[in-house]
Amino acid sequence: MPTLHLHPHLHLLLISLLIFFVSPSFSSSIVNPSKVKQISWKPRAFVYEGFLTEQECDHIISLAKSELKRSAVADNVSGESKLSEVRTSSGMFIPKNKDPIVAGIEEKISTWTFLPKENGEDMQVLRYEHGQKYEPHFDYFSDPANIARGGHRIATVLMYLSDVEKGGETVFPSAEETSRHKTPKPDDLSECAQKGIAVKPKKGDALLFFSLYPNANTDVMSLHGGCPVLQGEKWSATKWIHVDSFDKIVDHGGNCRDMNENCERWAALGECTNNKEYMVGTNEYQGYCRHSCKLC
Ligand code: PD2
Ligand code: ZN
Repeated sequence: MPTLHLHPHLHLLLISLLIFFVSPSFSSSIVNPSKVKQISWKPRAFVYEGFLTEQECDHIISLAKSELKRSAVADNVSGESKLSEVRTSSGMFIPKNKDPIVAGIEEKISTWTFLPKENGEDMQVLRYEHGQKYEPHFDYFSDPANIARGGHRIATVLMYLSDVEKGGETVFPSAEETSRHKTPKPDDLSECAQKGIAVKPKKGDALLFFSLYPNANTDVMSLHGGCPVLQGEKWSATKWIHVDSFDKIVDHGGNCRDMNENCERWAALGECTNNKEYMVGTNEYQGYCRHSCKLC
């Protein structure tokens, strides 16, 4: 039996290549910009094909399966969570860094989006069964309670954990269709998805879109929804990302302090009146620049 004698350097190189291609944790931590397609500029939206491996998708589903609860939505005024026909899926949250696979996905998201891990919320996993949907909405909030932690949501990464036979597309009904996107839509898109720019769920793909313009104003074209699932089942995982740290604990004690280093400057620019909810607060919530707004 002939034996193969390799130069020691070549030997090492072959072992490294083997680890690189076989180990899921290695191969999954790489972000490859050539796999990203821009689907719209208004809003800024991109699809990364094969962002998650099969194993990553299956792992997230297995963590979520036994803990699903009927999904809620946030009340626009109070920010309180409530059940609604707007969103009929079931869901749960996976704590950040729950295990090495979850941490690896979070790392990959921050590399792709150029946004720090600490700005992200816990990952939300959703399951949509036949007929279940998420009506068009914005991912940014208008209530001070939800803006308080980490500021506005700037971006969303929506990861598809399963294929869906029919329906379940994510649709942007107000997106501006540029001539480049006027190419005929595939006929396997549901009627709901024909009403805008749509992304068909494909296991492992991820959609990134921005809810704020680069100047930090909210982008009304980022309106988006999950079309009803018509055949099969849809699993998705959402990472909402804020403009600031979501992990930092903010002291809401009654003491008179500004809670943002820019308060003084904003107050001088008239934001205490122009942006009263955030700066001063409401009857229910304290604002973030009470000192600079001379309330205390
Ligand atoms: O699962 C979806 O397609 C979807 C659609 C719209 C998810 C969200 N929004 C979300 O999690 O914000
Ligand atoms: Zn959404």
